[in-house]
Amino acid sequence: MICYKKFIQGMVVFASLNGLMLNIQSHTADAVDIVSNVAKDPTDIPPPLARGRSQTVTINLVAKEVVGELTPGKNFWFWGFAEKDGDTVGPVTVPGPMIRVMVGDTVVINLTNAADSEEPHNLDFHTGFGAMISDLAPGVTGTVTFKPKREGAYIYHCGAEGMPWEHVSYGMYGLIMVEPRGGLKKVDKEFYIGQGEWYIKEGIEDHPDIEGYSLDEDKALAEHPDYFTFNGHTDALKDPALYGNAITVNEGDKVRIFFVNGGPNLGSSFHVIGQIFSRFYPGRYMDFIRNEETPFIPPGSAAVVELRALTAGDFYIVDHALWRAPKGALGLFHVN
Ligand SMILES: [Cu+2]
Repeated sequence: MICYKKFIQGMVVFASLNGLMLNIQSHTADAVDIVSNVAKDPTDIPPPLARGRSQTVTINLVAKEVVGELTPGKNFWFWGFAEKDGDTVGPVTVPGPMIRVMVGDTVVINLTNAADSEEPHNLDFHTGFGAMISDLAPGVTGTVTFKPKREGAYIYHCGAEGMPWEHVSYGMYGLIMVEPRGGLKKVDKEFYIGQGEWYIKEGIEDHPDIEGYSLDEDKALAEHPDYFTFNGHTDALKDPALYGNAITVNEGDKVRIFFVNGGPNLGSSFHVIGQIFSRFYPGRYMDFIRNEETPFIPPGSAAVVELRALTAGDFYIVDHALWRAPKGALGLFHVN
């Protein structure tokens, strides 16, 4: 245990020195975008795959650092992913854009580290088969091409500087769904939820002129988070001004939720009050578990759950480690 801690501290010192050198090299890039928040719309999902044949799918992502609200009154220095369409770069969100592909597809991922970044960033897809892009300096684009062969919902994340714990703690993760041939069965509504916990301290090291918070590594080492979020803001799925009304279904609807847990440290006991997940898919689509009320989704993992909304009303979405709810792990599920 002591050895491990020393190893981690050693890595942090090494990487901090490394980061300092990189900062010196790239310190002309002082600007950082200040955004209202990085809340992810849970309905922002690629359309279902209505095809039986594999094809080439190209996704353009941008790694970008922004300052935005994490919880009312507190801005955080987020590092995250945005999707790029032509010359247009979408908003940075936590979780990052959901990617939807089929077994046998040729997946081409282009990742650009934004020119105004202070940090190097990279990509690690848990789909396997070498789906990684190594560290990119600000302004540089890297590409990886891979053929996912194993079905399932997987996390993708940044792990640059040999410190995935740091980059994931700042919000750099999302979900890639590898579907079976023909795609997933049709349902009435689909949603995308990403959980993460946040360890914060006042001040933004690389932007001392901007008021805000950044990662508290001591709290992260001790696993004592200040906040939890579903979709990048403590009120993202609760406040109607954000996406508090976005998860709305009709009684009887068959509902699918794509769930990713970025962590960095803590697993999610994911639960919708008053509902049972008729199917929980921790891995491939054939191997589901029936009638699970609280699936456990570890940090660094993604899963799919389905339910039939049998009772009308407004229900809480929670991490059933319930003291996380007042820290932000609370959303709303409306059944008309
Ligand atoms: Cu990164």
